[in-house]
Amino acid sequence: ISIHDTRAASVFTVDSPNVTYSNADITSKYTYRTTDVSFKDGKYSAVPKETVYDFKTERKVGKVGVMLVGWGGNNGTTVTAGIIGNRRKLEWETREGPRAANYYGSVVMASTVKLGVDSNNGQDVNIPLQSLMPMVHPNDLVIGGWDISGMDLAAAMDRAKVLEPTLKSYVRKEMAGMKPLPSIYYPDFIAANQEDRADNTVPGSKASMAHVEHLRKDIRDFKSSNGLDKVIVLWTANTERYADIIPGANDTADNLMKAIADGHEEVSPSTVFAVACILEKAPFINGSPQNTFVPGCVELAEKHGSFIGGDDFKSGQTKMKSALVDFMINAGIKLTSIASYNHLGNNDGKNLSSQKQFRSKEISKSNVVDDMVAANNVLYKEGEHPDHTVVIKYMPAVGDNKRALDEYYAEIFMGGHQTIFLSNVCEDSLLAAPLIIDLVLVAELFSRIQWRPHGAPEWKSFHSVLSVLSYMLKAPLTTARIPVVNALAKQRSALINIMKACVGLEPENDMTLEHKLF
Ligand code: NAI
Ligand code: DG6
Repeated sequence: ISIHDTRAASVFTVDSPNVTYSNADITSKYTYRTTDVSFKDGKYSAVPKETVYDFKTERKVGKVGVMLVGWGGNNGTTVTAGIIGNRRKLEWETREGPRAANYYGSVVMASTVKLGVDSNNGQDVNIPLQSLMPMVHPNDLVIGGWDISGMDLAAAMDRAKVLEPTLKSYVRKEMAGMKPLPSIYYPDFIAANQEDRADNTVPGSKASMAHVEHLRKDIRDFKSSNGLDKVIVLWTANTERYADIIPGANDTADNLMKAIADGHEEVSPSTVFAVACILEKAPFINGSPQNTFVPGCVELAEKHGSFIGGDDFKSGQTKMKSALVDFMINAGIKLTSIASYNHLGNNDGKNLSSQKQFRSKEISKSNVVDDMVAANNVLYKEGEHPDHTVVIKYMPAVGDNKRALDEYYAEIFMGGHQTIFLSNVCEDSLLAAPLIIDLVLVAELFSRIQWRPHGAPEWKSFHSVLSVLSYMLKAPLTTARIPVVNALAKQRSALINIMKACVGLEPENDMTLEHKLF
């Protein structure tokens, strides 16, 4: 099966009494096996537990739109040009020879998953992840969005300095016809050095219900003018400073709505976008690190049963970190410090050269090893943690080609040390664009899945906080009932195994007993 041929195609069926296919849905009965642990008489007691669920996935994907907040930025223009390039199967010349459009870097579009073992030869059968469940193909997405900079997407693509000139010449005409909608701009939330971009703004410099209604209307208009079944909104605009959590202002859903109506200065543009999307039932994903999802915003999403996900795309340096640290700690190597330095020269770097915006990024980049450390009580005492420093510097000359340098320092056998140096050129927007696609595809899929305890009368949706998006995000949004998982391999397993459960397949357990017991 070629990855380029599969367009939401069904390349397999599951032949099992636990799975039924109708024209409308795929329904599975799935036994979830876990272990209940309690502590008594000085030791643990572990009891295997089975919970039976039904999953129902709507097969019709429909026409899907994506609205990007910050559409005219580096990520926004790169993902748009990338989708146009793929849609038109473009090929272009570079100094290294011809290149063709692809979706490399997208876990959905460019990775495979083991379906099972070939009954004839015992070999693994792998299929594109994209064909595991009915999913929208990125080529079919209708793209739009907002930006405080009114530049058309062709000019904005030039400003970004990411793509090759020949490729840009092929998509220029189509992108010149794309113009971001005016957006809301509260100058205090992003760096002062961004002010000269802000020539495309909705009147008003603090939160208001008029802004919420304005954005809701934009979403409705985009939906109706393009004949869409659903719209997903994704924040890829500048990193904002953190909003202070103020009792009475943003701590509950009601207080947040009142704070917006009163024009409270601590309500950020990204929270206003989130509120508009929640009320409009459009899934909203935050690709930046700030605390858009203040407690009142999460409560509002839960109240309305709307989907939210975040925070901060996990593209280069942090993705390496969440894989490498997982390996080290699970190998029994005691990581004692991480020094993470990077410099970059794009507009994101310029915005992050301001202390308050840097602080948002520092927080999201720093917490990514906590769960792995906490899980290993052999290496780390309670409360013990490796030192972790994050530095970001703005260096205009390197543009979007961010340089990331990391030192991992660890204690090994009998007081020895292992030091790993990592030098990583993270072509920022080219790594982030496929993550935007994955976030949209997975969020859209999960908006079509329902579940219930086996045989119960009522079907429910997944919880409003879509933690299944964590693989693509640096600081997965959670609630009190959702533990944070940062380890990359676990995040991928969760996503794939839940998808497998929805079509009645067992999780991949890697035991391969068929190759060991004969
Ligand atoms: P960028 O600075 O090129 O683009 C951001 C765009 O947002 C700009 O065009 C700006 O005019 C616009 N904008 C600012 N405030 C806005 C508002 N209130 N409404 C609408 N538009 C607004 O930045 P880039 O490189 O595209 O990154 C976007 C975000 O994604 C940043 O927060 C960055 O930290 C985050 N991110 C980027 C990653 C990457 O690898 N490129 C990875 C992780 C996160
Ligand atoms: C410098 O760290 C700028 C940031 O916006 C990053 O480029 C972005 O967050 C990606 O970070 P990472 O750690 O996933 O490479």
